[in-house]
Amino acid sequence: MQLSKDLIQNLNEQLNRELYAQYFYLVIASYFFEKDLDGFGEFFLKQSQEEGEHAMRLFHYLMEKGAPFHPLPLEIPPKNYESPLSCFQTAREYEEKISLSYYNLLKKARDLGEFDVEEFLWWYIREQREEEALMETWIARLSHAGNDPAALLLLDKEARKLAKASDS
Ligand code: OFO
Repeated sequence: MQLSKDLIQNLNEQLNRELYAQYFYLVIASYFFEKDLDGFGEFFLKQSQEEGEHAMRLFHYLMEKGAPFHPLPLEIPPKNYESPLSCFQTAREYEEKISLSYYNLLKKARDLGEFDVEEFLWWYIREQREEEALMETWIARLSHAGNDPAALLLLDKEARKLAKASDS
C-alpha cells in the first residue's frame, strides 16, 4: 500500500531529526574531547553513530515503501555548554522532543489506519524510552559528582567503558 504524501513528509522530517541528533551529538563529543574528557567524548560519538543508524532505518523504510527521500536543511547545533551536566541536560531535552514527535506521528498513523507505519514506529518509541533513561542516569550521576574533579574523572572512565561495551 502506498503511503500518503503527508506521511511521507512526516517520515522525511523524522529522518532529518535523526540526522540532526547525529550532528548534535558529534558537537557534544567535540566539547568533551576538547576538554580532555575523552570517555564522555567516546560516549557521545557512540550516540552520534547510533542516531545515524536511526536515520538510515527511516531511509530504508522509505525506499522499501517506494516513497521519495526529501533532503531537508540541517540546523547548526549549539556548541557552547556551561558544564558536562548541561551537555546531558540539553541532550535529554532533545530526546524528549524527539519522543514527542514520534508519539504524534504514531497517533496519526493509527488514526489513518496506516498500521504498517505504526508497527515500524514502535521500534523508535522503545529506543527513545531507553535513550531518555540513559541521559537521565548520567544527569543523576553528574549531579551527585557536583564540582568534584576526581568524581568527574571517575565518571569519564565509566562513560568510556559504556561506549566500548556497546561496541562489542
Ligand atoms: Fe534516534 O534516538 Fe534519540 O533521538
